[in-house]
Amino acid sequence: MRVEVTGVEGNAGAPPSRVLVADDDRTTRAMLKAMLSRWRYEVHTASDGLEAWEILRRPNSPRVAVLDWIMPGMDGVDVCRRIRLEVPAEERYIYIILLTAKTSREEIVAGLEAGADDYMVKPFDASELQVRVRIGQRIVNLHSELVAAREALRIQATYDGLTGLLNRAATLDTLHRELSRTAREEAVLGLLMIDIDHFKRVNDTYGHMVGDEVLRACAHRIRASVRRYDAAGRVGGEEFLVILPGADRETVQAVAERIREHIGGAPIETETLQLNITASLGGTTLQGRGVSADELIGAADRALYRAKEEGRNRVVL
Ligand code: GH3
Ligand code: MG
Ligand code: MG
Ligand code: MG
Repeated sequence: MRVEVTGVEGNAGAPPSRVLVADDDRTTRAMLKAMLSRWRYEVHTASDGLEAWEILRRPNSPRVAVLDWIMPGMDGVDVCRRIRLEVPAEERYIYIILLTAKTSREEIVAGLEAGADDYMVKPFDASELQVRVRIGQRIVNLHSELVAAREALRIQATYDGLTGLLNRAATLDTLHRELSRTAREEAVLGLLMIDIDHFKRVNDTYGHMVGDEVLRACAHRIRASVRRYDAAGRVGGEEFLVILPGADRETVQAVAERIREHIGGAPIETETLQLNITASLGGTTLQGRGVSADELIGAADRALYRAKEEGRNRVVL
């Protein structure tokens, strides 16, 4: 019999879809493997339930499984239960076809109750198996598209499209979370509000495209000035908020100076221009509980306003 593992039918060039076949009977296993290979699936095999589970638990496992029910040790229905219990469907859906000699209505119900998506009795018809596997493949493809779409939406809802920093809503969410944690742990929290100096002039002189490039460069310099577990977000047009968990007054002062120097220390280079940009920073710190996010932002804002008043390109705490 011919065994091929090349492209999917009508989908030349794409990697072949993978199917796991688990059956303790070697002849049945070989027959299923030959059939599925002929239908251009990449076939993985297991000779008992435990081996099937070991394959299916891996993050890059086949997504369609044809499982025999009666196998020594862990049987096909045990594998179904284990998958539904331990493989989170919101991440990875495994479509399970139980293929078994058990034919009573009670057994069919029990198999599907255990988490199988489909049920076929032996002896089975090859063309029926072919379409049922194809249905499984269709379901897992749809599931993957939904998971990818949801992830894309999550990223869109969390990050600022221009700079890649947290967007305003996600920054405020983070601040609320960090405030609760700071209160719970009776810790300290630092907050910095950053505003680019005379940014309107950049736009007015060089246009919005250059303005956007400057914003991206500033965001990059801010991100590069803080630790991994600090949060940086774009909360307004050219205003950024940095949340510094565990930072006391001296730390906030030091981080602020570092950011100020990073932004103003070297010109920002666009394709055609070298621009000297500076920023003003207002900072505040919180110890323990009793201060709201609004109050904290208000304090950073007032400090920022003073930094502007006192001549810009400076830090006020
Ligand atoms: P100051 O030193 O007092 O902060 O002066 P400024 O000009 O930076 O302050 P102002 O708030 O008057 O101007 C902010 C400007 O930022 C106005 C707006 O045109 C610009 N801006 C806001 N969002 C964006 C954006 O997404 N892209 C670009 N290119 N410009 C933006
Ligand atoms: Mg068996
Ligand atoms: Mg502003
Ligand atoms: Mg500004």
